[in-house]
Amino acid sequence: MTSATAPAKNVNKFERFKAEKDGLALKDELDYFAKIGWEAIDEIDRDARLKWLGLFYRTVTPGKFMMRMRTANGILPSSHMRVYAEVVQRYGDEGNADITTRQNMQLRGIRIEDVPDIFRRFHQYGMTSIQTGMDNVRNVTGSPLAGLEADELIDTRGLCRAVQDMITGMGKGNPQFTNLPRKFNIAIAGCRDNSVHAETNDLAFIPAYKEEGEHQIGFNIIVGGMFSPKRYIEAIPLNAWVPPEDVVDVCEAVLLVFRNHGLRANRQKSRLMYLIDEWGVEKFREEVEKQLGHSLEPAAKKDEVNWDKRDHIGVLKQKQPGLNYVGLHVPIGRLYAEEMFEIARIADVYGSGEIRLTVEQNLLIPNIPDSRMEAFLKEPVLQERFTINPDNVSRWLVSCTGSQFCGFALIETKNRALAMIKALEAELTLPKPVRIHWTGCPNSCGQPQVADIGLMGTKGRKNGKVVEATDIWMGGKVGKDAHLGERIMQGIPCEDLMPVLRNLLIENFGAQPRQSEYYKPPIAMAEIEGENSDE
Ligand code: SRM
Ligand code: SF4
Repeated sequence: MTSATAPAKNVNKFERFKAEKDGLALKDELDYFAKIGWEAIDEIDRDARLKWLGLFYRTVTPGKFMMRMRTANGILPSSHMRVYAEVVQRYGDEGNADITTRQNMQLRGIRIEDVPDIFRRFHQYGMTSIQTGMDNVRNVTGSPLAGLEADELIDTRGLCRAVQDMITGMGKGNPQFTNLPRKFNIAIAGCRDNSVHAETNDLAFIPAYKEEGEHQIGFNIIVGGMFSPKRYIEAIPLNAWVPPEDVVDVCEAVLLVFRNHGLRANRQKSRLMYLIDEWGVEKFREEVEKQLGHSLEPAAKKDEVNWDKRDHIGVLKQKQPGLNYVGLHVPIGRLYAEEMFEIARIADVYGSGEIRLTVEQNLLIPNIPDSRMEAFLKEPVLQERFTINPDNVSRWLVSCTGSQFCGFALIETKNRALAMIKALEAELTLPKPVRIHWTGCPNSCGQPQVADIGLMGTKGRKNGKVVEATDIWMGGKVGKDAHLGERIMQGIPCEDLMPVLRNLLIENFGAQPRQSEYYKPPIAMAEIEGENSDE
């Protein structure tokens, strides 16, 4: 089955509209849409099918779209960052960009009238936003230090790019993979610290030697990881080992099995893990082998993920003598045009023009020679916005989009997360960083289940009124022996959250009140709410 074919019986409305018209068909209608304007576009085309081209209509900001790009392995040249900056700049205060939890970029404020022009520009630069939403494969994540670190096991750059090219038909769009039963996440880890959260992906590759004694490096495969409002589950072993050169074929085979056999009746039960539940992992493996046309080798007994996860912030040596990469902390992943131009500029002036993104929504600039480091570290954008030495309280802060732009959100996240972290930072010191993740609803785009402290948006009640609230998750472990956390509290009104977070940090993570000369009184919640409503 390829896209736009007759839907099977008992399918949901998404299956019906996919069968009526493939989202990729809208490529030919963009000029027309630009002419008629957003209000005249057929609703299913506007709200759903345009996501096949990476255009997400935002009901929260009528008339404006979000554009989700593809950034294989999270790597982009400065020229792409400059194009993104030019795109969001034209929308003034309404335009900005975010680094996402899949090592990727999203642009905001886009008007449909400008899309044909923006796409022509993307085409000139070899950039693409194709197949990034709805029932497509998301950005392919890889180790952010690929090719830079001496302890690397496999350089994932080429693999992530080759998988992306296969899925998207070299960025032009590939109808083979535009009618999956549901979204699909792929991650390829070549490092020792599982920098991609492999366990949360539908399909992930983890470095492993084929035999004891370090004979041949390749990957163990895990499958079926997912977060959804109904279920949060880690990927399970497929009991398969592959050499790097087989990764693209395995991705293709797994996707074809999912496409052809995945469950399509209930959209809440369509992710890959539900097919594995139904078949059992043995049968799933056999079907993948049939699709591949050969058998898979059994998994290596142990994998090579044996380090704690690193945050990649600060100045660190590369394997190339005399070169360094510098990790910049980007609070809640938010970027504005001027800063994006600055990042592109400093990547060109001091590095090789390359920029890398992390799943923690931060960025790295690699290839900076020792001799240029002093001048680099004095750059105003590092002093004023993107520090290389963030406080332990805010260092690992991650947040999803939230109600500022996302129609699913039950609460405001990014701005609130930032205001609260500043208030906590003013009050407390931490002996080591604590990973705090915010997500605006149970879809879990901000991955609260992997965090030390995860905050998930919900609705609660206070004084008889419905208020914005969060459930609290704790105990997520990343890096070696990664596992998901658990929900420990429910429905805490956001306005009562500060003392709860303060106590959790003191009781569980050794936080101490700041010395009196540094002590700043906590920001009153009323003030925080006020800040949010201005945004
Ligand atoms: Fe997500 C839907 C944002 C990573 C699980 N996600 C959405 C939408 C598209 C909903 C919408 O149309 O408004 C959000 C767009 C809001 C906006 O304007 O930005 C959205 N998801 C995001 C991002 C931007 C969060 C962020 O701030 O970084 C991440 C974009 C990644 C990318 O570059 O492609 C993002 N989403 C995730 C992750 C994390 C991950 O991949 O590691 C998850 C959980 C993992 C997973 O998918 O299993 C995730 N997003 C969802 C779900 C729940 C899926 C499910 O099976 O139920 C939805 C809703 C859906 O698909 O029905 C969703
Ligand atoms: Fe939107 Fe919910 Fe995802 Fe946050 S978790 S971006 S609120 S869908």
